[in-house]
Amino acid sequence: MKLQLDQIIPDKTFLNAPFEQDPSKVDTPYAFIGIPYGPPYHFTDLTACALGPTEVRWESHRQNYALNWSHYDFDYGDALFPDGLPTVTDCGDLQGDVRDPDAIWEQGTDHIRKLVQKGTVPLVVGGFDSIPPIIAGAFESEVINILHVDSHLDFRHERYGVTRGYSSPIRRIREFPWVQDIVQVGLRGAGSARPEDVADALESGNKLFTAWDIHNRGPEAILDALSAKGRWVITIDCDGLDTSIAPAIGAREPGGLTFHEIRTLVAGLANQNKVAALVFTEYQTAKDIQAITAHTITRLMLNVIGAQRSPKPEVAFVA
Ligand SMILES: [Mn+2]
Repeated sequence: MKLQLDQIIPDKTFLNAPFEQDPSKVDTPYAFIGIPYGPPYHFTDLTACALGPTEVRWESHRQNYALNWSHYDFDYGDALFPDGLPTVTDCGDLQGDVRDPDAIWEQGTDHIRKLVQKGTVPLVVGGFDSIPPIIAGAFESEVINILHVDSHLDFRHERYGVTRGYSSPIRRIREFPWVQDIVQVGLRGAGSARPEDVADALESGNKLFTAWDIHNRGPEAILDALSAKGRWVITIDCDGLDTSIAPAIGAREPGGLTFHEIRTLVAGLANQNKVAALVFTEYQTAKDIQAITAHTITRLMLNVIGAQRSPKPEVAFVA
């Protein structure tokens, strides 16, 4: 028997935006959506990040962004919603079936595809880092590029016999023929990658920048490397960021991207109307400190919404 879940309406929506669970009815340029888990290795993978979207919604209220739609924001030099009309819809959280957790892959892609087909830019909060292919998989009709921010490579073919787990998302994305450039930023320390995985990533054309590259060369130099035609799916594993702005993670490594560095990359693409989706993964709410991680996620989403008023012009269609 298929599990039937009632629609769960968030008690507070992101930025106090209107709620619409059916993605085919969304008519705003942006949609906030929670994907609470991806294909798991272990049952706790279903729950560790599940409250992330809720916490980001709450942070948008605690910081009064949800109230002050008309206040000037110095990050993008304008009000969030200058004419008083929200450009974001809150689509709630995807209701997966915990008795069939791998099914969230197809369910999630179907859901995101409906937003993409309407020209809406998904703003996603995960979920462990197995969710990025769920979003990238919804762009079949468009040439897209991937900016992956992470301390880890995530390019293993499989782990524990699972090929769609959180050590493999960039490998799975590389298999999508509509994906062009993949730029991986923030790499440092040691994770699940072996030397042959790094060789495979480079051979497949991925451009790799360590965290030390970005600290030494500056974020503008990395932004210059994001010059490919077409839009970008930006997917940020919170452990790619510095612990001072994203403490709520499982695999901590010193030396991640500062807020200035990540904002330069995200706002830089948004200013060119080149953000196709913005995705955050690995935000484990129980490990947050005074909602610092939720605040970082909220601010980066605001930097896209505020800078990128009209997301459609830069779309490059698959020939
Ligand atoms: Mn990671």
